[in-house]
Amino acid sequence: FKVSRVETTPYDGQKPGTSGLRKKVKVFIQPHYLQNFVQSTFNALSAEKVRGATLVVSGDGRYFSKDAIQIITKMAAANGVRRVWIGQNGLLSTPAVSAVIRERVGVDGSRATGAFILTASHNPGGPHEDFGIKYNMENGGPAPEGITDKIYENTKTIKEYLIAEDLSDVDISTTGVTSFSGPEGQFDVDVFDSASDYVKLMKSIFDFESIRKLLTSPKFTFCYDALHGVGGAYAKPIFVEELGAQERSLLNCTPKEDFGGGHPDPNLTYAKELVARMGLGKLDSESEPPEFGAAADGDADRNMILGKRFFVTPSDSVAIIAANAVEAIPYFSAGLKGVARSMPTSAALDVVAKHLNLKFFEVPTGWKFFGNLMDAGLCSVCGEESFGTGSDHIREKDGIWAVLAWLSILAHKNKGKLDGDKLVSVEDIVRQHWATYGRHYYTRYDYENVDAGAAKELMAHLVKLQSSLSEVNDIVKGIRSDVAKVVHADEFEYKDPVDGSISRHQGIRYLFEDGSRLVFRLSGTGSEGATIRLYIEQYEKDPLKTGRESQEALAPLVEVALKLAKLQEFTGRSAPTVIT
Ligand code: VG1
Ligand code: CO
Repeated sequence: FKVSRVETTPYDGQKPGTSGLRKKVKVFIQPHYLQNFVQSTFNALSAEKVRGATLVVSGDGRYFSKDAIQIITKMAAANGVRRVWIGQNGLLSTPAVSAVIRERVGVDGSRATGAFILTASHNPGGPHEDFGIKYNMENGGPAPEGITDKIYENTKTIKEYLIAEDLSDVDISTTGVTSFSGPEGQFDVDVFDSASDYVKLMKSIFDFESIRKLLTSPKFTFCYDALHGVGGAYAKPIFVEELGAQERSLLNCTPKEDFGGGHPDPNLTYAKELVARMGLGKLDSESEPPEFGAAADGDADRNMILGKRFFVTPSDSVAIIAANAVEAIPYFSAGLKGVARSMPTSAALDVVAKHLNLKFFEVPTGWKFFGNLMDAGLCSVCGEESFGTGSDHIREKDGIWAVLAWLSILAHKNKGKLDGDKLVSVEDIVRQHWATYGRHYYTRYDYENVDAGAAKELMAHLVKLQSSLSEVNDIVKGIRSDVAKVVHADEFEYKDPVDGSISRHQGIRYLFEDGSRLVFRLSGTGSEGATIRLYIEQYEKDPLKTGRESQEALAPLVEVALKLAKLQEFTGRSAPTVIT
């Protein structure tokens, strides 16, 4: 093949957000749009990460992925990359990409140093919906801010990109290596099985035999909903073939370019079918719900965990996994190095860390902040309130890992009881946890696609209020006399304990005397307008009071939050788009 230099001009707004660049497909398919971003990424990397390097290119299979893979492959060849690795049909979940970077060895002994992941995660897909791209580093984790800032700077000045226009399209539906010869020598495209490296890693972490006993027990029933995302490519090999679950326990496990027209976000609003099956919906099915249910997002890094007629909040989920990991999961049998959560995630994990005397870290939203801690051996288990849970086995959150962690805990708690009358249920485990550690009532209100200017004004108003706590407390008392006093208010700022880098403006916090918190953030993953996220949390230690309905328990704080922020005044919205 030959190398062509193509002239181009910058596009505005190619700034990577919380997790890469996400835009409508119609934006991505503009001439040179994707190419500008990819070349800007190559130019932001050090030379040895490009020339002669091995790169993974794959994603959640959403609309435009197949075209994007061919374009990126041709650009990689022209930029002197030695090998491109592609999951069969272009499919690799985000956690599988991370595993492939860290674990896979090519037929010629090669190892990957980075990846382009093609996904907009939980955002809908299809010609009128979202596409996305992000770059991951040699540790398997998302590029840190130092790199994403550089990529963005490059997109503002780009003048040309390199591409091997005459390189023939590679058939990504069949596994195998195709070799090409270019001006600098050989270039290989290696199409490989999407699941095998990941399955192997999962088998090295969990006790598959004990999970198999649980899943094949006539007492236990199971359901997994991939919402037509890439999780489906892993669900069958793991849950059915390895662990003996019945095939009919898999819902929506065929990956689709448009996720079947749905919103591939595993929460109580969007995972409607699963929610109904689990007995938590408005239109519940007549049959007895399964004991355990879970869902994933488009790129399968998120998870929602459900018991029979029972929802586990993600903040509780990570705390419960941390509390039980050493006994229930072989990978952690030597103990946890530490635990971490994102700032808006509830403090349930903090309480576990204190009880178990574990190192604890609070980082800004987004998985990239956990990576440094893990690389430095400071953190084993971490999680976010946004249905993200994971560990240092890779450098991304991992939806299927979280399901396997829960199944391991269930298998452990039910050891010797699988023939008894009653299994220890998901709900039993959560209620027992609350009895031991107290309960963090928690909810998140999302206001999606609000006017960007109005959202900014609202945030500015909240920051301004923070300059006088006594004024804040006067306002709060005027709204509800039954909530505690605000004792601290700030914008969250994080200093990375490993590299000393500082991230500012990571969310507006109001902290109350009784441990309650209100947090306000603007989303960094949307593709249109602004999304305001409001996180509300209240701690209850009294075991007699941990059984309340959470929206009812949190009602006073919610009222304070909405009025303090003048939410309706600024946005015109009287209700959130999604409550989780
Ligand atoms: C959201 C979540 C955040 C998560 C991010 C990426 O970001 O709040 O916790 O890490 O999505 O998840 P934001 O900026 O919109 O709040 V995923 O599954 O979209 O890669
Ligand atoms: Co995701």
